[in-house]
Formats: sequence, C-alpha cells, structure tokens
Amino acid sequence: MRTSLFLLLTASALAQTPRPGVNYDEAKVGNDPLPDLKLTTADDWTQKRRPEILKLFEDQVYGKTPADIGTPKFEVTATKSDALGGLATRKFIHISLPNHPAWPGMDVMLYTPNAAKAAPCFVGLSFGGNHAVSTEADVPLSTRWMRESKEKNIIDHRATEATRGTESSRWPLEMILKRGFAVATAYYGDIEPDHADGWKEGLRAAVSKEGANTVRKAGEWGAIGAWSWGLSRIADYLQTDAQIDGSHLAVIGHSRLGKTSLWAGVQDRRFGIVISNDSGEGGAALMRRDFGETTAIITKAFPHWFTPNYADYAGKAAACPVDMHMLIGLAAPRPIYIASAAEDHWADQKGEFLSGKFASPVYALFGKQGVIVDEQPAIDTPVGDFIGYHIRTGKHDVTDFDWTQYMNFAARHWSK
Ligand code: GTR
Repeated sequence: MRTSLFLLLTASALAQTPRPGVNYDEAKVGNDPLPDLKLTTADDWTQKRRPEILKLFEDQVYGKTPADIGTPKFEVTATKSDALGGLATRKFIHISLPNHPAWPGMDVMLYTPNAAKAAPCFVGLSFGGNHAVSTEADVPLSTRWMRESKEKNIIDHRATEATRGTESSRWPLEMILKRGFAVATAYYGDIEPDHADGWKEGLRAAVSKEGANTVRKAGEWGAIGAWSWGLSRIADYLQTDAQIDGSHLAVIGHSRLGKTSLWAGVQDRRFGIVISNDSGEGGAALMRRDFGETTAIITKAFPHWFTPNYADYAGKAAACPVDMHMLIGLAAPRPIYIASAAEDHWADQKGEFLSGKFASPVYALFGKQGVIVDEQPAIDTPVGDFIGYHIRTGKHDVTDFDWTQYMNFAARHWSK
C-alpha cells in the first residue's frame, strides 16, 4: 500500500515538475507587441493582405507546398457495408502519385454513416494508423515505420496485433457516425515518417528532383507541410465519393497534427471548418509568449517539422514577421475551432486562446464574430461564434468532450 502510494505521488510530482528553463509563470511571458494585421476592408484582406500573410507563413514557418506534384490516383481497395455493427460503411482507399512512384502512397480509412446519403466529413491524420484508430479486428495493420513504444506495443518500429485500437479513445467513431458525420483518416507516417530523416523515405524526397540528396533550402516545406498536403489529397478523393458531402469537410488534428490541420485548413479552402486540438507551439499558441514550449525548444527538437528559416526565431520570436493570430485569421471567414486542455501547460492554453481573440478582428471584416469573449473562459465552457474555443478538464489528449464540441460547432455552422 505504502509503496504504491509513494510511487503514485512520485509519478504525479514528476509530471508536474517544470522542465528546467521552461517558463510557467504568467508574469514572465513577456510583452512583445504582436505584428499588426493591417486590416482595412474584407476585399483588401482577401485580395492583398491574406496572400501576403500566407506567403510569410510559407517563407518563415512551414515552407511552401510545391504546386506541381502531379495528379493523385485513387484506388478503393476494400468496402464493407456493415461496419461497426451495421452503423457504417467502411472503405479503404489507396492514394498514390503515378508520376512519383518512390512515394509509397497513403491508405485512407473512410467510415460513412449508413443512415445518411451524403454525409459531412471530419478529415484528420492519426498518430498510430488506421488499425489504432478503429477497434475493428479486420482493419489491416499498418506496415510502416512507427515510433518505438512499449506502451503501444510498437516493436522494431512496426505495429503489432497488440497495437489495435490504441488510439480509439481519440476517435469515438460510433459517437461521430451516430450524429451523421463521416470520418476520413490516414496514418501521418504514410506521407512521411516523423523523424529528422523521415523525409528521405517520404513524400518530400519522392517529389524533389534531387531525391534524398536534397539540401533543404530556405522557404522549402517541412514535414507539417507534407502532412498537410496529404490532408488535401484526402479532400480530393472525398470530392469523388457519392457517400460524402464534399462541400462540408472539417479538417481536424491533435497536437503536432493540430499544427498540421491548421496549416492544411488555411491553405485549402475546401476545408469549410478547421479544428485545432491542443496544437500548442507552432500551432495556435502565440509564439511571442514565453510560456511552456517555445520556438527555441520546438525548432531544436523537431527541426524537420518546419522550413529552416523558422529556427532563426529561436530565442527571438519577436523578430518573426508573423504570429499565430495571423494564422488563425487566414481561415476567415470560415469557422475555426481552437481547443485547449487544462493540464496542458506545455501547449500554453492562454496563448492558444489569445490567437483566437486577436484573430477575431479579421472575422469582423466579414461581419462575423470570432471568440466574442475577452477573457479565456472557465474550464469546460465553450465560447465563440466563428472562432470556437474551449479549455476542458484534463490532459493533452482528444476526448469525447472535445468531439462533442466540434460536432456541435459543425452542426451549428452547417445548418445555417
Ligand atoms: C511534443 C511537442 C509538441 C506537440 C507534441 C505532440 O513533444 O513538443 O509541440 O506537438 O509533441 O505532437 O504530441
């Protein structure tokens, strides 16, 4: 008894121990002013200011997505009309690039509700692959490289039978399908493995002339850019599927994949709703606030996620010509949702809220209201109109509470 109580205390004390050099004191976040959005009119925003800001994000943060990658090919490899006990139809779609055969392609898993004709759809990448998202035993196990994990039974960088369903709490498929939404997902590592050299076996090397010998240049895309590209290819496929309402697609992602869903959503306007779940630094959190993870920390740990220029702002975020309220503003006038978790200090929850608050004037240009409130709301109290926001009880994760808010948000905007 005593030992286990001791262990429990030690574990929770460790979880709360601030990492050395990381600030969690609101009084020390700094007060560098945010770059000016320079707002005049909706027309000026759409014609001039938005493209300028988008280009700054390409040049300085995520890199530019090459325009001429080629036409994707879609092959429906399996269809099961009585998935999830008859609730849904499940399809697998292999997306490849015939003119770049070095890219192994991606396997999309699509669940559509059998009760609907053409369903609105949530589109998002997973950390663990389709077999981890679904608990259905006949979902093919991913054979791709994965981060080693004892907890998830990923051995020698490969999924095992015991990996099945390990991400299913983050994808409450039955709950989503019962509300009439479809879900399209794929493993992010299908597009490019998530490690510093992953690009050599992934999309970026496959589509570049120099292949794996490419030397990354300023302004070239990083892994977040490549993963975002993958989300847009899923959107391409969904436009061709009669069971999907292609005009109602919401892009969603958690954490690094939340950064990805933001970047995909601002670039690709077919995503009518953009959702960031605990995206933190390099996502919704304002980079000028020194709280939790910083530009210096993230560009050191994950240089491959961004364009090389982004590392220039390590320790000098204030020198960056953009901050994340501008990224949120790029989604305007489309609805966007930012979610935080109360224990997720690493992601700087207040910084996530403030990017929504300071993007709200962009929505005002279009006669729309953003987060509406001035202060971060109480825990578990969603706010906002065209910019939704909540901070829920609990840790860095995706929960049923999060999904309930996203579905409420989508239902509200799409019934208008
Ligand atoms: C962390 C990283 C965060 C976040 C997270 C995740 O290690 O510092 O920015 O992306 O990973 O994706 O789970």
